[in-house]
Amino acid sequence: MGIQSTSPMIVVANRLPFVVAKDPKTGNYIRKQSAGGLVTAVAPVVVETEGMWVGWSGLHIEDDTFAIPESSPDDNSPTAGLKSEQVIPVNLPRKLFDDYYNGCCNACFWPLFHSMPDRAIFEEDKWDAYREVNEEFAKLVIQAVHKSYKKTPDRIPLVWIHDYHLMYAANYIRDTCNDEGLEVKMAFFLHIPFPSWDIIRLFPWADELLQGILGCDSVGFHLEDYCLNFIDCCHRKLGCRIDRQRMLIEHNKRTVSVHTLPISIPYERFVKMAEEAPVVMKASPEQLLLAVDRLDYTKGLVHRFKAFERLLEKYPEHVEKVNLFQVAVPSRTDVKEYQELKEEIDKLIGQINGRFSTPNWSPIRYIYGCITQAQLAAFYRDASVALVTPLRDGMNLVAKEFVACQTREPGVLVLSPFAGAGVTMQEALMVNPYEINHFADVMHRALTMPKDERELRMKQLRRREKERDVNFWLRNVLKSADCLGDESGESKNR
Ligand code: GDG
Repeated sequence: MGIQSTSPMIVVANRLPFVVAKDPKTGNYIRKQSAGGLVTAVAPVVVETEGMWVGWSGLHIEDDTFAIPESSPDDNSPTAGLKSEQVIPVNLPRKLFDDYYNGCCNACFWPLFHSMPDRAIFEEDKWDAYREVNEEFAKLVIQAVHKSYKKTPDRIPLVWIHDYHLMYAANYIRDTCNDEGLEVKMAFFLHIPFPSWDIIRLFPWADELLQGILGCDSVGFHLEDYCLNFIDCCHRKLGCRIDRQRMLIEHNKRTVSVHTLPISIPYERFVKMAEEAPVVMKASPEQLLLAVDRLDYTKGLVHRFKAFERLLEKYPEHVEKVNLFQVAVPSRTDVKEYQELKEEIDKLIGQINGRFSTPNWSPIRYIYGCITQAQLAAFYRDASVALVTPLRDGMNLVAKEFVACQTREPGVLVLSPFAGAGVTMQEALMVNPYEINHFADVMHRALTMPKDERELRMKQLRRREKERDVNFWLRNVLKSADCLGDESGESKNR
């Protein structure tokens, strides 16, 4: 029995759960799967509740006209059960989308919410585009709500809005539904940190932003700290009455509840992948330090490489014995800052490899690109140490995937306290990535940790992630939105 929701679930996210692309052979549009944990967990609930998914398809109005293709007969992905009528694509003009996505989401909200305000660009026309696009999403959500009532008239739909791309959409949805006499439940979940009032107040249109989120009935964040920051902002910026203890906010005569909902991974799926994956590392005496990130300045790659260089200087016994293997997935490649970061990293790796390489060995192995999930699972399984050391990160799923895949010789997780994961995964070796010298010491400690200590730490880390997997998260999300069904199979509404 899967997770039961009493409400048809209408997911609203920047992206659809798959990309629509042209098959180069046939010229027909096909679905290209995305293997993320969120899609794996959420798509089955959308299928089961006959819900819908509203999001961007990957194409623009100028590209072509297309209809969402049905899944192919051999599709066994979690989205295979989603019929085309359940997928609602948002198609926008290229320029408008670019101003919203690159101009506002990536150039302003991303750095700001990661407490890096110096990198944030505040431009009114980008904020205008953001609001316009959020309203376009909202209009399609209203259509989805109508459709949902047509199909199941006795069930109140749950509109579940995701992430910093869509913080402004809720009020428009709420007002229109009120005008049209449609009852809906509305929830919002933020995947990145919610910063303190001191940071949020830098955004010139912060009031409207907070009011946007408050259009929902329940609001979720990964950590209690993020919840408290949000509550504090609503109090100080908007003058809302708040109850910190019960995490409630009063706004426009409504009460909005705020919830700590730390996201997780499909644990058992990663265990299975690790058990089945062939060995990808050649047998050698080398120990592997593994790092896997999108190439993003929040992930702390530069600090990590500098600390690794310090390790080789300070502890020369690791020369020819260890490898740092970095997988950096290209991200936001059309943004200048990301191009510059890539250049900086290329240069730094070149310097370190040039300085320490010997005829038979290079210290850093680096892939700028993606590897398959099976390869990833094998690296997670066989690495001695995983370095998850972002400067700031909402949660970080790599830390969780690594421990799930540790099915053989136990390795060591080195974790930054500035990742959301650092709050619960306390058996990791914690390191402040800004403190380069100490970071090198922690790497050394991880590489030389006795087996019984590694075993003990990893056992506890694995036990926790197994218990609190992505389904645990999803149940809590539904509970917080007052939509969790009876898991014996009954589902009631109204
Ligand atoms: C945002 C928040 C929050 C990476 N390389 C490859 C690959 N990956 C997959 C990993 C993991 C995912 O990408 C990255 O997830 P993270 O959580 O680490 O980071 P963000 O992308 O920044 O996600 C974050 C998350 O939302 C969820 O709420 O935890 O804090 O920033 O799943 O496995 N997958 C494959 N090949 C790769 O090379 N197949």
